[in-house]
Amino acid sequence: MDYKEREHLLRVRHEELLKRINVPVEDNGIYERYMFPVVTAAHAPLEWRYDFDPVANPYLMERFGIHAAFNAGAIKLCSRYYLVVRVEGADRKSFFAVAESTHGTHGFRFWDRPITMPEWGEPATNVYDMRLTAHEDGWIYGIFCVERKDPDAPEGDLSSAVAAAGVVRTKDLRSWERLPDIQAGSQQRNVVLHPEFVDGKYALYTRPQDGFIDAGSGGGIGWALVDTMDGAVIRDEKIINTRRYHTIKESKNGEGPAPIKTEKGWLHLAHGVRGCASGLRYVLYMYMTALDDPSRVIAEPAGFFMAPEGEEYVGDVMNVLFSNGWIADEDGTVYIYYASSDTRMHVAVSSVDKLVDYCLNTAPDGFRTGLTVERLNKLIDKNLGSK
Ligand code: BGC
Ligand code: BMA
Repeated sequence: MDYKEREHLLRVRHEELLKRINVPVEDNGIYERYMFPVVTAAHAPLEWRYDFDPVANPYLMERFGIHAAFNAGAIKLCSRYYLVVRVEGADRKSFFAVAESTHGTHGFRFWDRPITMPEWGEPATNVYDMRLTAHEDGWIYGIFCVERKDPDAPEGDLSSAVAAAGVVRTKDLRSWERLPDIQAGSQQRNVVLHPEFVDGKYALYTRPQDGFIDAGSGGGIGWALVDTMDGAVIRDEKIINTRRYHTIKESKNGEGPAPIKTEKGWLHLAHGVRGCASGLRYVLYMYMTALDDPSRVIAEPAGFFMAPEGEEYVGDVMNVLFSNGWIADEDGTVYIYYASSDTRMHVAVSSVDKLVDYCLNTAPDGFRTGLTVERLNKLIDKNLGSK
């Protein structure tokens, strides 16, 4: 195939992918999963991947490998759905790029260029997993993980790193003002800004951890009030959603996107991690907190809300669902954007009413098998009568 033919084919196929319509495939009453991923590495503009100069690139080779598009923050602005995607190059560096759609379930297109994020302090080795919060102070904040090599790692240890929370703010997703990284007494990943002031302060969901991978004594999702986002310092942190033995969040857990406010409380989506023979398994779970105190848990259904299915199991880091973005529409529809296996973005659609019903009417974990069977029998009794 000559250069021109190949270019034509590339462009036609790319356009077909971007125009692909999505349809719901699974409805468990709680949410509808959609058939196709909404953003993948193949959605990246061809201009990011190829040098379209026939002299410099006669074979029309890929000159820049895009490997994955996942863990996106999400926000709706002026009737459009935006994902701030973690795009990862073949070189294992990730960066942020905006993908836009008018539908929410398909039609996502990347803007022409990725975000060139201003640096703060020592330039990061890697950045990822941005949570977007439209705060009542009028700014849209992005909090993301900033990873740097651990300066105290012994010589020869090339994987120890230090994770901190980076902060940016914007009004339009185009110009980004970098604020100082959040100062905390421990490493932090999965930090999320609550959309409202609490006692006149900014409120953060945190995830203190002992080391880069280990949550260690860091007992789960934390809560901290800070005076400002322009130089936030976490002083007092309390754990509001704990890890627990023999649950889906035995090893680690972390807040997902910023919570959604409802009449009955704040809806939270989070990830829970357990270790098993095949490595770490990441699933999504939900919980609700009180309107008058977003740090007080009022409901938490047992187990996972979503776990990998089918092709979702397969990818760069297998057995992982992760979500750091969802959008609640004016009509109550909720678009849950989740990534599978650190590779691609999907959507599941639900509603505020359904998610509240799920949280308030699904039994919490009893923490032992006997209680699980007791609960199951109650439901069966109800359905079959006491035959
Ligand atoms: C990866 C993240 C991962 C973290 C902990 C980082 O280097 O980029 O995707 O969550 O390590 O495993
Ligand atoms: C991390 C997260 C995600 C990732 C997951 C699985 O701890 O912060 O970036 O999806 O591990 O690799």
